[in-house]
Amino acid sequence: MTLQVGVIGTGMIGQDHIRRLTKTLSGARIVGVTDIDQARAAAAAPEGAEVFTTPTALIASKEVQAVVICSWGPAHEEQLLACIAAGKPVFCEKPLVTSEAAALHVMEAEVTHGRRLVQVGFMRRFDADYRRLKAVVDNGKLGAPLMFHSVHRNASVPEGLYTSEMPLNDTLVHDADISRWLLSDEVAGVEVRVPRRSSRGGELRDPVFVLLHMASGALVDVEISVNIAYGYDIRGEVSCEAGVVALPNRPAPMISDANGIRQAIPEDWRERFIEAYDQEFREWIVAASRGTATGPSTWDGYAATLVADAALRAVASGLLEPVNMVAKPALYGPPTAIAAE
Ligand code: NAD
Ligand code: ISE
Repeated sequence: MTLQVGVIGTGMIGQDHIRRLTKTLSGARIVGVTDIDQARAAAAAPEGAEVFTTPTALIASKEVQAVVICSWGPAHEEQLLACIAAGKPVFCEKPLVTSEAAALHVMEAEVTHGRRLVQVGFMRRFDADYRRLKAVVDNGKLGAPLMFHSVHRNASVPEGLYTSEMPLNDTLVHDADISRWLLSDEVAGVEVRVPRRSSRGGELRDPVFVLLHMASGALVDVEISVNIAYGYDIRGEVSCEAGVVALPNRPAPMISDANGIRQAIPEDWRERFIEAYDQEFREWIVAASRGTATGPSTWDGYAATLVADAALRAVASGLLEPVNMVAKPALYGPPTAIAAE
């Protein structure tokens, strides 16, 4: 069976996902696209795909069996609710939504529907290096995880479009999600410290240093730098009771030139996580073809949204801001197992 997919939002990542669904992966076919910029949608539409004037029309179309949402975060809530109302599996790029209330609306709708339909685009969970890291933490031979150091560096961000809130409510969500997943834990509180500002970002609050207090007592420090110039650099190291496990340096070509021998660094997230995005969509196609979803869920999107909210409060207050979650609905599995302190 070939899954007939409609894509909402044909900007940077929308175009990248259209490319992977049409040129790299099997099992899916793009039958429709839409964007508020109709010309952009038309340019991105693969041969034979219809260009819809609105997301509502695309979601309602009988031709569309499953939906990929790549629009801006504030538009996700309405589009997710429409997909759930239509009973269509939906892959939604991060962030799931941009407020706690919106996350709860989506969760209520999916729980009422009674089956998982939503998969959130936390692609790191599909990255082979992160999966190997988690396998070592989970097998317990190094003892309990105590600290996780997460480094998230972007070479640059779009000037004017990327605001001072975004390191905390757009970029941090990846580190929050991977911390919860790697440590099988929940975030209980968030602190933010703002070091000396990088002159490369103008007025942008960059970098930021975030401390996630996990429910088990483990601590996660996150460096977010979004104008680091030299490339897209993602690092992670878990300190356990009896050893340390870290992401490897990404295998990349060795370059020899007049400046010496060096290893290349990915330019951006598209290059660094290309295999992870491919795997994320392979698993999504299988699940969506069965009428459901897999991997990061609405619950995980909700958790990341609460962390972003707490981080924004923390940067204003200078205090440790708590994260208070509702009880986990059974649809999303048992309550998270948290290692004893
Ligand atoms: P973008 O600005 O390049 O593209 C977004 C597109 O969505 C634009 O073409 C815009 O016109 C369209 N759009 C916005 N609101 C719409 C609406 N209501 N209806 C229809 N079209 C709408 O942005 P992008 O970088 O492609 O990011 C899109 C989403 O993907 C964001 O949520 C972003 O956080 C996420 N993202 C995820 C990753 C990742 O690594 N997983 C990487 C980049 C972006
Ligand atoms: C972007 O939206 C992403 O999701 C990337 O993975 C992340 O590294 C970047 O900081 C975000 O702006």
